[in-house]
Amino acid sequence: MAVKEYRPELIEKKWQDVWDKEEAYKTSDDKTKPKYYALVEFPYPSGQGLHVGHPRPYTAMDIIARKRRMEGYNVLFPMGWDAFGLPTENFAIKNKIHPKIVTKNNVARFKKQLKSIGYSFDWSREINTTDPEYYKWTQWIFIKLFKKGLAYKSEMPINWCTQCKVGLANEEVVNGVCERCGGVVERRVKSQWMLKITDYADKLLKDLDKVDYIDRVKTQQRNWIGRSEGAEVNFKLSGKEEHLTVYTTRPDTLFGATYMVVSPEHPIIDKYKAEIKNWQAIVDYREEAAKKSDFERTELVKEKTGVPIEGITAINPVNGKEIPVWISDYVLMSYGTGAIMAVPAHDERDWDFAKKFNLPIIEVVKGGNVQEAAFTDVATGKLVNSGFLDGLEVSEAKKKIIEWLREKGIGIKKVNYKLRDWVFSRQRYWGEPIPLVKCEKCGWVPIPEEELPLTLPEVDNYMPTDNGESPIANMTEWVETTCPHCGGKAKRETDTMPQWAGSSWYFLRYMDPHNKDMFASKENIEYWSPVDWYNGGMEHTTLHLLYSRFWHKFLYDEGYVSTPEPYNRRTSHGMILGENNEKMSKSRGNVINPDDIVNEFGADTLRTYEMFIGAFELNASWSQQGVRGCRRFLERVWRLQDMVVTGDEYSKELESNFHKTIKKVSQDFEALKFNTAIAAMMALINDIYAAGKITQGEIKTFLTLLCPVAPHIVEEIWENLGFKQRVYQQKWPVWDEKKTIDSTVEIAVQVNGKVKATISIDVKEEKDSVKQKIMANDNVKAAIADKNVVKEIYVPGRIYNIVVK
Ligand code: ANZ
Ligand code: ZN
Repeated sequence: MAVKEYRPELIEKKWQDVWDKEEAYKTSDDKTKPKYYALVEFPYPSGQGLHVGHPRPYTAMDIIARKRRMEGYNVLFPMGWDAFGLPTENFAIKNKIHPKIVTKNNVARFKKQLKSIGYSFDWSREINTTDPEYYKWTQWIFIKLFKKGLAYKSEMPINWCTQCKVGLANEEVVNGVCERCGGVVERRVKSQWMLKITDYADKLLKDLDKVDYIDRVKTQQRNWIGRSEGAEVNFKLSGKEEHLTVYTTRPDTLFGATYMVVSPEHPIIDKYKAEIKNWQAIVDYREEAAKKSDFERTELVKEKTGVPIEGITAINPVNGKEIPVWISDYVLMSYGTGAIMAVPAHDERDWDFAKKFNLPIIEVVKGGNVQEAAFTDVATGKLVNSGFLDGLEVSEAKKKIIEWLREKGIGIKKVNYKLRDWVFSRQRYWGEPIPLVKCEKCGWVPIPEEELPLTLPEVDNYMPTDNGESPIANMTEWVETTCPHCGGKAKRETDTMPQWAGSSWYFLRYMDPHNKDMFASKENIEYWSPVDWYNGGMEHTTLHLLYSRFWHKFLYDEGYVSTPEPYNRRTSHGMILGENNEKMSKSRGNVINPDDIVNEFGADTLRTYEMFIGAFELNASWSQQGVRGCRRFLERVWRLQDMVVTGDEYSKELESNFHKTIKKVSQDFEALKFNTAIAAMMALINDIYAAGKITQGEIKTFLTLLCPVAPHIVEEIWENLGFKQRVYQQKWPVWDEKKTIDSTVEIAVQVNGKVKATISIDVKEEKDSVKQKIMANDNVKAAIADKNVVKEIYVPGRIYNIVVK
């Protein structure tokens, strides 16, 4: 019987419907089974639809989810929509369509696309961050944070995008411009809600030791938190009672501090305005600095700028020397104390500055000088020119000077973090309303929990107002309310939450998505926590991953969740680039639409190709040639139907190959080596074709192994062959280790250290028999002819050494 052609368009939809009908991937709440929670980052449903970058991580985790089900786990593999955000709002403004409708349309499109690829998501657990039943709990968590003192309002110099008219988080400013629109970013002062993530800096850092994240994710989190150890030191201002406090990681270099620098925003400047002789120069410099972002001030400019504060000097506390005080924008007000002691011999920035302005340079660590070719930033060497510290190693000198400063009451040991509090409000419409009111008497008061969700009011216009307030600010009826505390007049907060709010806890909602009384029940949280494996993009390492760990840790401290960490394992995938190795974008004309691939080649080909494209963690360029190759592989799988012979056993010829392939595929999937797992299945198919036939038992194993990658084609073949049940209901195949070991091996034969031949022997072959074979080999014979064999060493199964004279 010859099978018909492989026609994915005829079978893929059919199987998707069967799975829906049979609820093949529905997660049960049967808590007696071992659980497995596999998570992918839920998408922002943009107007562009799915990108070929999306199916890469989704297919990878779909493979893991499907394998886990076959291994007997109760699997939670959910999907939802992170749907608040600027692009939707901007689209709504431009086209005068309510963002709710825009979101609905985009979600429908995304869902249809995802369904067409055959993912095994449990769609009954779908969530949407813009659904009031969902954001009720986002608001509820915010109130808990507020009550704990972890949410506060503060006048903040914010990054203001002049084009989007919105405050941006530091992370959203890339190379000094708005990450979204490329617009010019200015600094403006604005009253903003802030979340005190810095209170959790230490826990967020330490607990990285508890989780299984790939190294580059851990490293990025550590760098972002940026813990450093050093000291705060007070420098007295000459002739005043006032001190200027600096933060330094190198208190050992105090004797080399030849001047000080304060940030242009430092309060000391205004305080001594009357005594400053060059006031106009200071004012001019400050104005210039205000135009630059932190990034421009510290990273971009190599050329240092600055102005001395004339009329003010400080005293170096270790040697009583009078030193000048400058202002320069390379010192940021937002880090440490906003003031530094400059040690030009040992700090590159100070060095550049001192050279430019001709300030004194004193070496205090032998061999640790900035000018030396060997200068590496790693502080080692012995102290010189440093009085009582002379001769000490850097680490000893640090201890000694900190002790000395402490005794004199002029300094203390200090730990600092780069991590900043999280700007948690924006003056836009399409976000969760912040559930607080401002009472004239009581100040900020949360609305009662029973009143949640506080839903977004309907407005006619979503444009931010010209003074930068949210469009909701014009809705007098909504804004004016009464204080839940005293009943007096109060106004609602009109800022909304930032994009990152809804995604900071969404993985918890999947555990119990329809719960009306709580964000998830205690039992479900206990059963499903933590997420066993979370895969997502590197671009989310510093923001989403850190924010969601913070919220989870807070909920843990409050007793609402059962584990200190939300995710046990975190991995990350590379990007998919265009055929020309460049990032896919409309303007470059290299965008591949996943729908086109599904329509032309089938979902199974798209899935196989996305996994075969290259090492999962690396970027990979799209290749239409490669897509066709994967399609051909599936066609060869399809034609196996013509080669089936009866028998449940493995055949003699193929038995070892099957065991080896099961082992390789099983292990490679777990190690995210999908490309080599697929290559192993391709190699096995070559062996099957060479054998010319495949037993029923063999094809069952083959289809089961391939099922996580190409789930539609395997079900169709299975059904065609009249096998019982479905492939998705099968147990994951096991291998027999003994049968993965080859029965023959190649060994090298060396004569006086040179390889003369390789011969094939049985693994269990005795030495005598091996020797006979070797001595019969022509090359070996020639190499030892006319010589005396003085020694023979056999390393069984590996090498046979002959020494001749
Ligand atoms: C003297 C010194 C000597 C320094 C030396 C370094 C090397 P991390 O490790 O990033 O914490 N610094 C302190 N506050 C600053 C601010 N607000 N803006 C810019 N720079 C600031 O860096 C701490 C070091 O950065 C501090 O230690 C200080 O320079 C500088 F051989 O003090 B150091
Ligand atoms: Zn009140």
